[in-house]
Amino acid sequence: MLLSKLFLPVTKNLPSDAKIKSHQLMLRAGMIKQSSAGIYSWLPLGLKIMKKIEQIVREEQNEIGAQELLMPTVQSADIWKESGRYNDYGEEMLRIKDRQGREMLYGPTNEELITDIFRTSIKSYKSLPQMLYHIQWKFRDEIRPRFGVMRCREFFMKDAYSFDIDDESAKNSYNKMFFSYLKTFKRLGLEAIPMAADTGPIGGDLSHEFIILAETGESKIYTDKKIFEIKLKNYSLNDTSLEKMIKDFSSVYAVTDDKFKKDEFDQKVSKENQMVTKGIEVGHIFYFGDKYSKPLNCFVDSKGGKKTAVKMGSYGIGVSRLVGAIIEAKYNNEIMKWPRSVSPFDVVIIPSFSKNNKENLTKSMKIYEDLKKQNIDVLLDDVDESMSQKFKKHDLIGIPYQIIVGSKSTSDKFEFKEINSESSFIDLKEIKSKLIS
Ligand code: 5CA
Repeated sequence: MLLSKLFLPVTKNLPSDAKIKSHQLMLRAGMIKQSSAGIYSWLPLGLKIMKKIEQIVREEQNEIGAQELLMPTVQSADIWKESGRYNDYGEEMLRIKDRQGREMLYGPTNEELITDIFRTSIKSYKSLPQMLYHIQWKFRDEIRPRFGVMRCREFFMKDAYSFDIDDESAKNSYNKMFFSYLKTFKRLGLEAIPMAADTGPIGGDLSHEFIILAETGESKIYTDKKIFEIKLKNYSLNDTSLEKMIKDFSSVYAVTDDKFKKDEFDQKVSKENQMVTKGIEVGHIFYFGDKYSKPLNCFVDSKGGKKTAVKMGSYGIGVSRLVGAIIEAKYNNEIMKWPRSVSPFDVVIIPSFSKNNKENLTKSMKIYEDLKKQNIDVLLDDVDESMSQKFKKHDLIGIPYQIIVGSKSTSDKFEFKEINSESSFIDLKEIKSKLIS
């Protein structure tokens, strides 16, 4: 892609409510545009990054056997009345009437809808376990939408739902999802800490939030530093290993605000190991047994023929929130660097040229074509600006690798730089191997 053709409305004008880095940066880099409070349009650069995150989330869900479907954003109020949550959900739910006067709503989450799909299709324990997920827009009429994409009213979420015949099998589904979340966040270049959490309006008695440490986070967390010693690589996707993983995590004190008790913290964690800090909740998983299946009449025949309420869990990842969370975790000294897995482009070529001397631009065009042939997603900065302006812009956009074609490059060696570190002069073959590795 040529930078001159990219719709990238970079701006210096920031609204006064853009208080945290990710919000400021996403507006400055032309990734999003606010359309009303807590509702954003995703512009090409922002959308490209979010789509990459979405794809990683999808691949990791598929990896544990979850199947993708797509449910609508607008739901009928009827099933919410059946589950008893229609009144309980309160003002966060956006309620709408259609032209026939029927009560509808914009889905804040999908436990009811998925249970309805399930109860009409699955009748026997033989079809269990099942895991279904979708990646869809949600709407919650948050009282105070803020921090850009972090706390929006409309946001993009992956929500998965598991269906099992008994508690034991359901816990296994929960454990698989737990493992999958750690893997997903790792691929996104993040270290997420699982924390025992409150279940809020979703309900149930077992729940974990996955938190990225960040000063600007809204969640207060209390943990034993030992949690950082538990490494994902020591576990695998088999039942015994997953049980051990949950046991290891559960044996270390790590809770969010709602679960915090000072006496317990002091008793279980030595003073030097106590860590009290803030974080961003990027995922949240729940096990709630038959909380929805019972009122919604979602029963299957068990082995002995007895009708049994299906045991369910639900599992969310804030896909749009993750774009902001990655920025909060990676932004450093006015420079952004996207993890390679979600970067909007693999590399940017930055030639130094002027109206009268376009030699470096021509050279860059050749490199550009060559890299494209190798399926490397490359951006060429063909805009006639000073090099310092260009560098500022690319520090903002955060593509992790730069090829700088300027006075220091020779006919076959170019300046290659990983953003935020020293550059080296190497030939195209070596550049390609670094980008493909
Ligand atoms: N049904 C369950 C799990 S599927 C559920 O809705 N869980 S949740 O309420 O915790 O939301 C899941 C994830 O969505 C959160 O961990 C968070 O990352 C993201 N999220 C929740 N509310 C917002 C919001 N207002 N703005 C942006 N992301 C949000």
